[in-house]
Amino acid sequence: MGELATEKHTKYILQIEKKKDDNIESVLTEHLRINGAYWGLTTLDILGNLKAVEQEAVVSWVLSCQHESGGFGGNVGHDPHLLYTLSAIQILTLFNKTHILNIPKLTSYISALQNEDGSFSGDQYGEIDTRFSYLAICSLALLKSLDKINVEKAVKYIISCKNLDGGFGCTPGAESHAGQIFCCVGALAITGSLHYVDKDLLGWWLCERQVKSGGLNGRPEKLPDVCYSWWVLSSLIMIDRVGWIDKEKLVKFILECQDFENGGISDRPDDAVDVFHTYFGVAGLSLLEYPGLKPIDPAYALPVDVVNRIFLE
Ligand code: GRG
Ligand code: ZN
Repeated sequence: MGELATEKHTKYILQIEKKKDDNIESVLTEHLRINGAYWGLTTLDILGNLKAVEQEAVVSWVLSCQHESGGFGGNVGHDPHLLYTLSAIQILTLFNKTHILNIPKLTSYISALQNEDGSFSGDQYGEIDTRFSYLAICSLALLKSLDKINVEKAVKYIISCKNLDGGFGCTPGAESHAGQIFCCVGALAITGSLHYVDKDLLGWWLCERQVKSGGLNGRPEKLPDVCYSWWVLSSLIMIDRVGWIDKEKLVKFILECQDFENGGISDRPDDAVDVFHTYFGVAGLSLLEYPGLKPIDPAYALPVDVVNRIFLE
């Protein structure tokens, strides 16, 4: 097993930006560019290499993705959505630049997406999902504006998505899935509502996600995937049950998913790398206290020093 190829991964992330106009992958993911920027920049920060980025250019590009409604699109001229709005706020938070935002306009965009039952729509078209509850709550918390929504109702809606297995789904009655569990547990952690979680029951469901190879899957009978190192581990840490998985085997699985030649991490060994799995691999290793990495906060998905800068100031 090789070690974490920090320099290769740094180079891999820095070159994505340069190559962006001439490959099919970038055409297919153009609408997700701001999410990609958040994944890449947060990875660089955890690796200790955020300084290699031209901060001013990134900040002005992020601002140019803001729509007149106050929300952010995935790229310049794209429709706004909570998914891109949180990434924009996270990037500006990484660079300690949220003060340049028009906070009242941004927070009223987010709070207008809360529905009567406490749930959130992701955008003006109205689809409802607990992912959107997390996105709204995390965004507002980073802007210290949680008072702009009805937190009690938001929490009540999330609890209504809890299943008999202790997990959470995207809407009431929907199947438990590790990604949705991260969103629900994260939102409950941020709002100080973790007492609503059945920690032992959910802890068992989550630790059963570890398969023979050491990797984690997102629900029963599915293949392991590096991104669940984040969705599952962060949830286990938030409910204080991370000791229930074999950490060493998971570290080994993530390290086996590296491209040692060109950098980057894939979903499982020998697959093609991408920035999404590179972020979740490195962030997962950070949660596992892999040496040399900055610690990452399991609820805000930002480095702990960045989160402390906001809340301890
Ligand atoms: C700030 C980290 C961060 C996240 C923002 C959008 C969001 C909040 C969270 C998404 C949570 C989620 C639903 C993740 C799952 C992503 C994923 C790998 C889905 C694949 O689902 P399937 O059914 O795959 O295709 P499986 O693994 O079940 O076969
Ligand atoms: Zn994945």
